[in-house]
Amino acid sequence: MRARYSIIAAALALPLLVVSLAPAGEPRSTSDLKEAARRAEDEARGRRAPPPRGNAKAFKHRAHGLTIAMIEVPGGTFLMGSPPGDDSEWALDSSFTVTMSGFSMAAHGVTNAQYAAFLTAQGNVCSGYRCVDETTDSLMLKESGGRWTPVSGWEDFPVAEVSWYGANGFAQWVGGQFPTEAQWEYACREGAQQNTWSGTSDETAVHRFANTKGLADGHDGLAAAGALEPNGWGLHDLSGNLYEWTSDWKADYPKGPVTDPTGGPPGEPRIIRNGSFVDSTNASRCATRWDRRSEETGYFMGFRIVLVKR
Ligand SMILES: [Ca+2]
Ligand SMILES: [Ca+2]
Repeated sequence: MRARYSIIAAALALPLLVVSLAPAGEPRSTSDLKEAARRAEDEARGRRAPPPRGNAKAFKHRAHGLTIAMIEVPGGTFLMGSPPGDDSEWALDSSFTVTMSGFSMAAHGVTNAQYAAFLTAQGNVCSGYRCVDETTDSLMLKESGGRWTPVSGWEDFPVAEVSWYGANGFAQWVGGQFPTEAQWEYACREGAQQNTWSGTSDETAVHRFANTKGLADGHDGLAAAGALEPNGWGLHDLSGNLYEWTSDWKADYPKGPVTDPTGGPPGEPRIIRNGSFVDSTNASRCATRWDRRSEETGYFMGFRIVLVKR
């Protein structure tokens, strides 16, 4: 199993490497940026998220003048991973029963505006590493005299080009933490509902919930945080838009039932979850699993926070 997993991991790494070398395909000119901002505002105005279903509850978490939309999700039991016989491109051919305690997860990824406040407060060094890659055009944040601001029009887009250390720094600053890999997949699947993608198991409906490669979802590049429909628990953008860091070190999946798993023993790399705006719908399934070293960054990688206790 371990040998097979390594082969799969190597196969997964190659397309990501190609992706990381390719141009971002995001709007770059001033007029494109203004158009993107207009679209984001229209989307925000037109958005009427339904209340979360079941026992999920929406609330606001406030810290350092920031307001973070959160969803409290109930505990429960679900099947994690890909069942044997799954012949899709990224299948891991391993699934197991997981029992989860309840937790609260941010409704969408941390935005450029929120992350700029963090960088202004403490600078671009997180645990001795850079929090964000300030050398790339894909970072929609600018620094002047120690003050960080989003590029105009990008305030409400999720922050990308952030390392695990940078994501962890923000999470701790606001009194939160990362999702574990199991929390992430549990939230994506809506627990026992076992959705294949966040919000649906119907491939023809994925474009309503996930910004993946292509225009079927209405977005060519990155979408503003929360621009697409939320899943039934009120969580946006789990499938697609940006990959998301988790707290877990990479390890083979357990063979039997587990409760609140937290990943492997310390050792790089970390697990990141799901597809992005340059990935296929297949790669954006709730089961899809990738990894990156903690200091790495990319224009397709962001994060969201969880709170274990309200
Ligand atoms: Ca798209
Ligand atoms: Ca995502």
